[in-house]
Amino acid sequence: MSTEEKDIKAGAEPPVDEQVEKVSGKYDADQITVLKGLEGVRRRPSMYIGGTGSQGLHHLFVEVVDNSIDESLAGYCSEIDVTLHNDNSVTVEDNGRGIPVDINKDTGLPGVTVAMTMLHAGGKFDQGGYKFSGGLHGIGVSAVNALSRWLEVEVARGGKVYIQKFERGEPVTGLEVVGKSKLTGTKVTWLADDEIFGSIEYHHDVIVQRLRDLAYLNPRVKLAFKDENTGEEQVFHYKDGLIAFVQALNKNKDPLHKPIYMSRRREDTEVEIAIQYNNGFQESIFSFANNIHTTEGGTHLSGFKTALTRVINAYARKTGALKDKDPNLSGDDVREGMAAVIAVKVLHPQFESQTKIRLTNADIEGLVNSIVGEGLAEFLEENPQVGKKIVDKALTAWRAREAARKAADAIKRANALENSALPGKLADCTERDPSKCEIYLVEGDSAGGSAKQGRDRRYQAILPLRGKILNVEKARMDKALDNEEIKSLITALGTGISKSVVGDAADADDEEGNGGTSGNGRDSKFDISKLRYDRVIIMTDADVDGDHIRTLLLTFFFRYMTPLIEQGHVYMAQPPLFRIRAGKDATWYCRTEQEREEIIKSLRNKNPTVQRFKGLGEMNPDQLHETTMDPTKRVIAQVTLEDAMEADEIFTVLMGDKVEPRKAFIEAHSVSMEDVDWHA
Ligand code: 0RA
Repeated sequence: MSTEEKDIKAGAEPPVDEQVEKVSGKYDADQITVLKGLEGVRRRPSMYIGGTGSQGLHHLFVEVVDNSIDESLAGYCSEIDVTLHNDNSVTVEDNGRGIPVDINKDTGLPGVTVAMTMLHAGGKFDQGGYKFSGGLHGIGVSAVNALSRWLEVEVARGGKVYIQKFERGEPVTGLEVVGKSKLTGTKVTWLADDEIFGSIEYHHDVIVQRLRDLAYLNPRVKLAFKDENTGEEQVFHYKDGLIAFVQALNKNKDPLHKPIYMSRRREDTEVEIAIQYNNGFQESIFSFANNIHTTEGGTHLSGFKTALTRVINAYARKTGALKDKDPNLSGDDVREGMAAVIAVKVLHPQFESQTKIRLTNADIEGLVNSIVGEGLAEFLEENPQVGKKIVDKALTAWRAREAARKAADAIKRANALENSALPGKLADCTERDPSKCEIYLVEGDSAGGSAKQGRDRRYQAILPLRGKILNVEKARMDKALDNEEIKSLITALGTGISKSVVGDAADADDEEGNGGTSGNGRDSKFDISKLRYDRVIIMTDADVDGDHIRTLLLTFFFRYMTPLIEQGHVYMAQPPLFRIRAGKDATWYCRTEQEREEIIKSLRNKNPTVQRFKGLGEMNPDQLHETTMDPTKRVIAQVTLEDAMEADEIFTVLMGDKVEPRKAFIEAHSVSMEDVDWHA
């Protein structure tokens, strides 16, 4: 076949009979017919690799690595090395058995040649191989060959080293013996064809992510990555597999127990699961099917979730944590603070969509549900301490959601009854255009009084929050939602609340099976368009109590009004710590000790007097106005999502029952916050 005929630009795929033709090569093959499917691959690459963009390019890499992974699944390969070369070619080398080199009966060609030139040739040999093989499309390495400007395969097997070279899928040499080796393995190097892909640009992250996933999923294999462009080298090898995976997911969290692990197989389906709860609130589940990251979940994930909800409810009832009259825990409740990885191997996986991958095999849902159900129930029976922790965690989540729902409903009801059921303590502003308004959340009634007098009532509203109440409770968030102060706050802002849930594999299926929305807070909704003030300014004392309240408020905003922070509506006032006076009319306010020292130094002969404000309440209304509330003079700090996330993290420590971590936190924190004098 001439080069011209190979340069396919467009057009329909030739009919099947045309795809069969004689191959006459340099290598004794006159009598051989070979399916010329590779032409079809070049004509319609998208049918085989999903597209000719970046994703398709990376798919070639995935396909080749998956072949080596299959060899390791069969039990013969422990190491896979990937190298990205300067010329944009890629090498994948493994220490498996090596692709067979003996002559294949049907074709009269060496196994390697067949594997590289015939579509779906892999299956012809792999009786001894692994039955769950095949990547997302199962296209085989021949498709990679077809879409490569050149490809070189090297096999070490039976004491010899063989090489064969190809260009755009066509052999340009026979399979040649080039040396000897006691080792075995396969090494494939290819340069993707720029006629197909336009530009050849690999993304480090995509490659590394894939190798890392494969390393977690295949604990026996060590995967190494080398980028010759940057000199970077990384090795991925996780002997603990999925257990290491969930531990990594919980890396910056406080786990509640050792990871739960189970691996079971039934009817040609394998299910492997690791679960570890942490004391946080996010749900983070990664699901895989035949080593493919199913970013959109699917039947395996649904089966898992249904089983989890059912088993934890059954266990909670059996142990008396849930009484007969209590409603079931919802899926959201039992997954709060859960990190989990579920990996299934199924015989004939069906996937939906190229980019957002979802497993669709219908029978897998019930199978996983049943397998996980049994395994998890057994585990809880045998590990009651872990069982109790999980149930307690879910009950806390349930209470929080219940409280959120009640609070939101109460507010909705109040609003419905009386259009402006604003809290009595709120000193509202007169302006009605929210974009011009701001609200100060002020710690304490006395500071609240000063703020009311010191404000510009046209556009500044004041809501005093009694710090003691919030603080003494060492409140959990669900308690805080029950708190009158927080209810006032929600009403004053006007937005309502909703619980934010962050998860990886969001699965839209209703997997609960309990029908109701009871207790999941879904019926309440945060609505930013109802926000009554453009700026929400937290004004607390610069002491430990003030910090508690600020942490609680930020945590509350983070969890129940996330967009308020995301969209930059939340600020922190920066009241001064010192007032310096020299003579009658000369006054300075400063926020740090350093500032104070500098001013005093400059006033050496003027006998300055220094006043330290122990709290906002010590400032008179004029001072408060001038230093902290007057938009032309004040300093306010916009709260970022990171600030709020940090508050959320320390909330548990700060408000929790344990004294030691709280102390440690406050001490550690006092150093980093130079604005605040904690030792006052
Ligand atoms: C077919 C049969 C055998 C191994 C392989 C294919 C094989 C393919 C690839 C692709 C990349 N690395 C690979 N390693 C092995 C087993 C033949 C035997 O029985 O020894």
